[in-house]
Amino acid sequence: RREFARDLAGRLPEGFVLGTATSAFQIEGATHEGGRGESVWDAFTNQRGRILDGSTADRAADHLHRYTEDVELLRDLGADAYRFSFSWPRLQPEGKGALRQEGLDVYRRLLDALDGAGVQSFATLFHWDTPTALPGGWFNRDTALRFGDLAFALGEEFGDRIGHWATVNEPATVTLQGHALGVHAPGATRLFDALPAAHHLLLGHGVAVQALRAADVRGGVGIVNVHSPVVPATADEPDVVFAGLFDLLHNRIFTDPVLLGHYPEPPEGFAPLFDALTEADPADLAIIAQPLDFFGLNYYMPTRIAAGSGGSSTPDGESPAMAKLPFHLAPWPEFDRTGFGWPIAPEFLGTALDELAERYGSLLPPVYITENGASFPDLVELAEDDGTPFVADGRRIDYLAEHLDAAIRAVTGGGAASAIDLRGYFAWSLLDNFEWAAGYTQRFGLVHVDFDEFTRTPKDSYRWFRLLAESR
Ligand code: GBH
Repeated sequence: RREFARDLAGRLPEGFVLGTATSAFQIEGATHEGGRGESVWDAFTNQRGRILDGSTADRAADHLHRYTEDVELLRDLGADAYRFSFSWPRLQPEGKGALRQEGLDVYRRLLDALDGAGVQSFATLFHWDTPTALPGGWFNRDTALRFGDLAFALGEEFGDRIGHWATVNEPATVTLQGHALGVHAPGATRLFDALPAAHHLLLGHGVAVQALRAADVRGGVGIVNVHSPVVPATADEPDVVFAGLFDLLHNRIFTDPVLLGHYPEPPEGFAPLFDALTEADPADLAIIAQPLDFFGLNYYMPTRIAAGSGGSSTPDGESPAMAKLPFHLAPWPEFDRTGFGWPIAPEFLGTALDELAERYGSLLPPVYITENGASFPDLVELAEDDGTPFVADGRRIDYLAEHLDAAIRAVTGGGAASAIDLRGYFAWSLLDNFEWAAGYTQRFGLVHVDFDEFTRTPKDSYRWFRLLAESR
């Protein structure tokens, strides 16, 4: 593994950014401090039966009180960059109006600490914590406009000191898990009737890009989309048709409008389901398609789709609504799996890059892999000789190494992805954290967090990542 880190480091493009990513709701805690308002995720975690272990994110990783320690961990890691998100309800408890000073101070202090540690900032404006004060949330078009106001105010405040700005994190997951399947907040199960939320999230992205440009921010501006290559379970026509439909739903309806300026053509026979998108105002599409400085790609796994309803499981949790769909997510027995049960398929990160290059060609801006990582049931052990705590997460090292390797091979290997200007890679995540519907049952961190004492223990993967960074 050490040798592989050195070899991989030697193959990274000049100036390639290595970093880690987190999000506000998943790590901050302190949900009742500083006048913070309520987000849809606070409300959701307070409902019985929504979160696997019955937990909330009230303390999460207690990052708000321990950010100096966490930035020290980034410094010692040798990370070039840190991707974090702003908590919207901490800045605007009512989802509108002037930004609260106590909220701004949280991020000013974080940025000061990052500057002091020589770590570049990649800020995400929205990583799922919509204020509940906004009526209708993302079903309401007005939320997109309110989000634009937030973006402008943050652009004015921090425009001279943030390296890269991402608008929305994974509009696909918010739409599908949050509004169609009910696995994530706000817990709506509208299936195809969730698509207006997709349009409003994308409009919010576009309005936010315009706002950041109007605020004249110095840093680059982009979006973060999750992309999962979709494979039919068999070559039979129904499986192929539904795989195409799922590729549209999960990938293309979120990236086509941003980079091509129009929604994709629905597959034959499914057109009415997509009316909310295909009949959208062309003026909205012009806003959604603002030119970007970068495209953030989150990659975790491919998706295998089979025709026919097939139970209620989704990768992120159980959904009774899922069972109502005429297709299902098929198991993939030939791959090893993470602690979450997700298939480990690094070659499909290469496929994701190829698909982006093929579909968007020269319209694809420089790409950062803004998230990639795996959960395993990591345990802290004590060294026999001196009792030093350690976490032997060799499987995470292999996951990260094989995925970064697959990405580098894809962009240097002469295939479609060779046209991509790949600028960096962020491991998800710096810390073990609140993993949405799975609560604290899935650990993605390079650093172990004890959720009673909040002690941080760097895992073996942290040391491996440091070796990678310093071997360049
Ligand atoms: C990311 O979500 C998040 O950005 C991050 O906050 C999170 O902690 C991390 O990954 C780990 O989960 O096939 O329709 O059922 C990406 C995780 C998992 C999102 C699979 C889409 C499948 C949707 N993805 N999920 S579906």
